[in-house]
Amino acid sequence: MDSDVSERRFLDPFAGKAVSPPPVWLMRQAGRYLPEYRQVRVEAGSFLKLCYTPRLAAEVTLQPIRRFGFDAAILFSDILVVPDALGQTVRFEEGEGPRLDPVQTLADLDRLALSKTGSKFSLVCETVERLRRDLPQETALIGFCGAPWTVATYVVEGRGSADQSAARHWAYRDPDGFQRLIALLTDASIEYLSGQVRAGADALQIFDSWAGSLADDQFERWVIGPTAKIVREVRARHPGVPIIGFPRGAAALLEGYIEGTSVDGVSCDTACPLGLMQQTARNGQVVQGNLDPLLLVSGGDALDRRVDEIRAAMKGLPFIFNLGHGIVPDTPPDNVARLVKRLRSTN
Ligand code: 1CP
Repeated sequence: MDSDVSERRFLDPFAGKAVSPPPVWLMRQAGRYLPEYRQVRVEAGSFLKLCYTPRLAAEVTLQPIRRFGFDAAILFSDILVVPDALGQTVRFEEGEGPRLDPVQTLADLDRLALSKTGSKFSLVCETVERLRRDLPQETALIGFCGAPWTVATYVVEGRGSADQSAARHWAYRDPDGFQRLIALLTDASIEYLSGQVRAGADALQIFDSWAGSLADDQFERWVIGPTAKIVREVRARHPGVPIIGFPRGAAALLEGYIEGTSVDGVSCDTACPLGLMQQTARNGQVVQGNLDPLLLVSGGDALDRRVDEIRAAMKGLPFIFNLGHGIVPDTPPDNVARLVKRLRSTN
């Protein structure tokens, strides 16, 4: 592994350095809004094939870096690689999102095993190794996984859902059984993230996209507990690697999340008030976020104004510019270029 990490300004906020302009990357910065991504996606055949082909996965990770020069690249993969590697059947239907054979009983759960994950996790780690070699020296590489709660919502429901009801019902009906699923996903995530760091990831993000659907006692048990364990174990193996949590939709529970998980940074969704982001960053926490992905579709002066507003609010604080959620497919790439230029236009 190479390593003049001091050149990677993305890492500065984690070292307590305020950086102006703030480092920038965007969730889902690789993907369908880029024509060059669509081309590689067709070449790969299926979405999972793309995730498990290091040459192609590395290529689509690099595409947005070449175009926009973000301060960090995020490994191209998906949160559902973990259940797939554990032995669940996972498919991505074109234009329809993920489909999984649902795991809803302990017998279903017994068919999944940590011992099966080796070969698929190694392919992802091979992508990370390639990336650390091929990325510009100054670009940080972010590895990631889904948080156990969010991954469980797909594992149990078998697809994306509006209210995550299948997982929430299981958690109420049979908390001990559901805990077994969460424990398995937690252990797999620890192995997966540790492998990514060994392969060269500079920082990690834990995506908890459905953290906002839980009552506070359930949030404590299914979001904070497992995330805290991942942070503790990964940090014990790899001290110093920053870990960012993204508890989407849970701004009201943010303080407890930060204290309970001891993440190094939090990614804030679009509905999180700027005032709360400021307050959190003033307490020494690295904050990331939170431009509305739909404003990036609209573009124009309104985009410039909001970029300026977020930047001004977070000036002098440990802050990383990002969206409040992933880029949507109908985003014009020119608007992304406009955003980066605007952000970097002045100190
Ligand atoms: O056909 C395609 O190209 C599929 C579109 C796509 C892409 C580009 C999917 C299917 N996943 C990805 C890549 C991906 N997913 C990345 C790559 C790196 C990047 O550029 O950021 C990451 C970090 C993810 C994470 C992910 N996958 C999350 C967490 C973040 C979020 O957006 O909330 C979730 C919930 C998923 C599941 C998933 N994968 C794909 C889709 C369409 C979905 C959402 C399904 C749903 O709930 O309806």
